[in-house]
Amino acid sequence: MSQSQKVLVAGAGKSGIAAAQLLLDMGGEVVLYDGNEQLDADRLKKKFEDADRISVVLGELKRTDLLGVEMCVISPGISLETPFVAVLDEAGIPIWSEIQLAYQCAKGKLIAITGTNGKTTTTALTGEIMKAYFDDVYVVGNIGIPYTQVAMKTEDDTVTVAEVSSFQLETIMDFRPNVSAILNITPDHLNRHHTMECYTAVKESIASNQTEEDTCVLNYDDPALREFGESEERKPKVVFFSSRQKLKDGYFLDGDQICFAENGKAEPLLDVREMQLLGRHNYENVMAAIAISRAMGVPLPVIQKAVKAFKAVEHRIEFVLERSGVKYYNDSKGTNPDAAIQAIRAMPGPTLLIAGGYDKEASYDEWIEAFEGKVRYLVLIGQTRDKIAQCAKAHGFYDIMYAEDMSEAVRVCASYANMGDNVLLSPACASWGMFRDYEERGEIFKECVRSL
Ligand code: UMA
Repeated sequence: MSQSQKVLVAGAGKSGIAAAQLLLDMGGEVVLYDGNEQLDADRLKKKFEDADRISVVLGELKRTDLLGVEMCVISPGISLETPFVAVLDEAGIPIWSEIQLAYQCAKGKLIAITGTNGKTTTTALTGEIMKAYFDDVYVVGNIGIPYTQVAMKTEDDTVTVAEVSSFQLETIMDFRPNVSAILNITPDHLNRHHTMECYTAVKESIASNQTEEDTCVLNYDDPALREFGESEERKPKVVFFSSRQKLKDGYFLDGDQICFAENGKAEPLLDVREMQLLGRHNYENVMAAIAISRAMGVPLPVIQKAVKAFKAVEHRIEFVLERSGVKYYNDSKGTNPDAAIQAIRAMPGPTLLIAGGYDKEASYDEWIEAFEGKVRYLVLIGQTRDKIAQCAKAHGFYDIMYAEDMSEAVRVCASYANMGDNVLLSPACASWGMFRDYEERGEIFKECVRSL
């Protein structure tokens, strides 16, 4: 892209603001567009020093707003089915994802991690390992810091670790990580991607521009990913990990040991009892992080030390406090049924579960089956309350209560919990509609718990 282009930046959230700033820093002109007409255009403009090269459009985008616009950088939260996208397509204006723009401007090595679940933990852990070995490391992407925010600060010796969502991958062009990882693919975001085939294809596109010089780390236990890795057309070097079977080549779990095998010769690398992360899903995240780090040339002792020191990330089965013999856990990051199943499995005993939220058209059957007598009460909030309640009853689970907001949900749990019980917020749904994002939902839950 040229330095002086006029670019439409769609979405004025974290990604849009960072992308617009990057474009201005490059000498470009920006039309910042957001569908929410309630936003304050003047306040948005004040976020930028070069306000004379930025105009703000809120609400409906008209053809006249596109005069002179040569490309569009789109925020991940905006679906390609949003009406204004058709206008861009008609006008032949190319659409780039925010991470694609960052990639074009960034230097150094790039690690990109995707998957339905575990990507935040794996990204944070990989970031810690990289920081222990390399001098200049950034951890960006879906984890919370837009890649465009740091792209211009990167140098040739920088290592950038990016958590990448399916939304961010939809409009990449030549985005090419040196090391990529796909941790797992289970149903999520089907309201946006519609079918599992489309969702899987978007996730797999993380490796689409990789060459023989690059590495792609894949979960052997996921049939779609195994097939993807074994396909003849796959260009990057593939490294598999498995928590279910011993591999001839790759990383696997053998009892309590994480092992690495080459041509059938296996050696133990790490005892999971020495780690602070719990549960099989976390052992998978650790194996992926080890595979990525070794592909980046980090020596084993550095990796082992960083893994042992690493604690669970915030909002992911995070212990909050114990009150009157009841333990409270925040798993606000459990935004889909599969992630929420992992949280229930990790609970040490009887649990009062707070769930519900924005409807991503997920199926809740497997999640409710995973209650397996462990969930004493299900306290439901948000748009999906009725859908979840119906599904629970169909599976013979009737101990359901409704709450209007988080504060009521926490109070209900506190009054029904017995000593030794756990209260878990693990919604199996996105936060949108009631909260800004899962982080705000988790923070509010923790505040409500602390003020009990
Ligand atoms: N907007 C429109 N039209 C629409 C939809 C949204 O104009 O049709 C506007 C909204 O009015 C709002 C702005 O777009 O002003 C928000 O943009 P965004 O939703 O892309 O959010 P950002 O603040 O830019 O945050 C995004 C990611 N959000 C989403 O993908 C929904 C953040 O991931 C990410 O941390 C951040 O970029 C930095 O890279 C959050 C997330 O929920 C954590 N991710 C999903 C998940 O993990 O399941 C994918």
